[in-house]
Amino acid sequence: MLDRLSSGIKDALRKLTNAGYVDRKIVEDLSSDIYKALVSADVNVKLAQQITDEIKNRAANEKPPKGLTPKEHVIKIVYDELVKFVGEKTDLMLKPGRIMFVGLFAAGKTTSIGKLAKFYQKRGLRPALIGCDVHRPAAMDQLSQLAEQIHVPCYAPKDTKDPIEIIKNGIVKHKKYDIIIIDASGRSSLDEELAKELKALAEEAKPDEVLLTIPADLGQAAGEQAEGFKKLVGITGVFLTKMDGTARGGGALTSCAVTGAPIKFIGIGEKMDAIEVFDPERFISRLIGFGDMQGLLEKAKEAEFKPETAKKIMSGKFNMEEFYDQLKSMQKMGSMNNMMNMIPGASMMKMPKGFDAGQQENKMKKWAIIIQSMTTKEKQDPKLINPSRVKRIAKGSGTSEADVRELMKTYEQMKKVMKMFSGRGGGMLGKMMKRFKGFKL
Ligand SMILES: Nc1nc2c(ncn2[C@@H]2O[C@H](COP(=O)(O)OP(=O)(O)OP(=O)(O)O)[C@@H](O)[C@H]2O)c(=O)[nH]1
Ligand SMILES: [Mg+2]
Repeated sequence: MLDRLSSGIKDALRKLTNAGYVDRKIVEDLSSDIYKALVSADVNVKLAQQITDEIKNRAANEKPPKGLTPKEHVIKIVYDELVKFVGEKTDLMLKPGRIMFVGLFAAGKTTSIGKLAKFYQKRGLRPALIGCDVHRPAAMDQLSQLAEQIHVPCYAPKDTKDPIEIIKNGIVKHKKYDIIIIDASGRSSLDEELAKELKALAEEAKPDEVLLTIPADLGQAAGEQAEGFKKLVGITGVFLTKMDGTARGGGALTSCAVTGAPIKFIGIGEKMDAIEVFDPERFISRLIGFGDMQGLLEKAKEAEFKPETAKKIMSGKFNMEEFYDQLKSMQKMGSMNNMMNMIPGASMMKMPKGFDAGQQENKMKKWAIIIQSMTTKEKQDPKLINPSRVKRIAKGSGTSEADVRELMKTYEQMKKVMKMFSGRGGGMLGKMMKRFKGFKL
């Protein structure tokens, strides 16, 4: 995916790391190499100029933060600026709801629906499909076959040409399912007629998400298309398909981001598991492939570490919100187990089972939704959460009671572990805290 862009940026960064020291000439060369790489990936020339000007500007005027060498600092600037231009991280719908797919002919709607259904299936939510593409003769069969392949129920009747009637019946038929995904008709262009049909369909379906499917090989034209759909029918995000087969993906990505159409997923192949959640930070890290990007970001992150929260956590006195914030920052800094391993003797202590913050991303997302479904009182005093509240929270967050109980258990275990730590005296804790400059017990 985006091989040329990736190797262009990697080469540019390699030149920087091989240089003896960072000076103006090195930064100029770096910027011009990155400019060329961006333009070769179809990024708009003005935008490419803007990105590289900003890199030059910041490299010339900013002092490296504590802990970063001047070279590492420039690499972080390149990373930051690229992240900024591929969009913001958006929330995915990870709770029951309806998703409608829109897009032009052959954009990849039906295929992406299959991928997304499988994506939800893997996350414990039960999807069901409704076919509303009444125009293309084989569309209903294609959707049904796909559904069969991934073992998902599908309502795609061939005896009616009325999408509104299909939606009404389909929603009733699938009412026991968590996520209903709707395949709407495509067209060769977004004309009035298509807009009218999609609007009526959306009015009936009341989708929580409207995902526009755009093939990445459109390049910069993807942005115009996103804009058009946004204006005429409204979209909540973009599913950018066929990123695997084009060098123009840079143009598609940046032009969507510029029009304010957040990319939520990317398609990277024809198979049902060729789907990625679009996370700008992870995407750019991989694209620029700097060996220790993660380590570098962690170092920068440590400078932002808040000792007050850490102190609270370490004393074992923390509420659900603080617990979650802490989990998030630990996840950013690397896994809890890794941190523990840096303290002599600490590895002997057992962390709560399955608690490797580095691998907890999906669980963390689920937990975030669960915590959001708690009342303020419950967050501040989780002891209030009795079985009937567990039931309510599970329902409200679209998770299971077992999920809620697991979160509660991890929270309690974490409290115990932390109390044990502080109980063992400042020795162990002190050593750990030394890693965070300026923190005094
Ligand atoms: N390489 C690659 N091919 C894809 C991807 N997504 C979809 N395709 C292919 O693109 C073609 C069109 O996909 P469909 O899912 O039928 O597109 P559609 O938007 O539903 O098309 P219509 O229903 O005709 O409007 C198929 O051959 C898919 O296999 C992707 O991420 N990568
Ligand atoms: Mg289709």
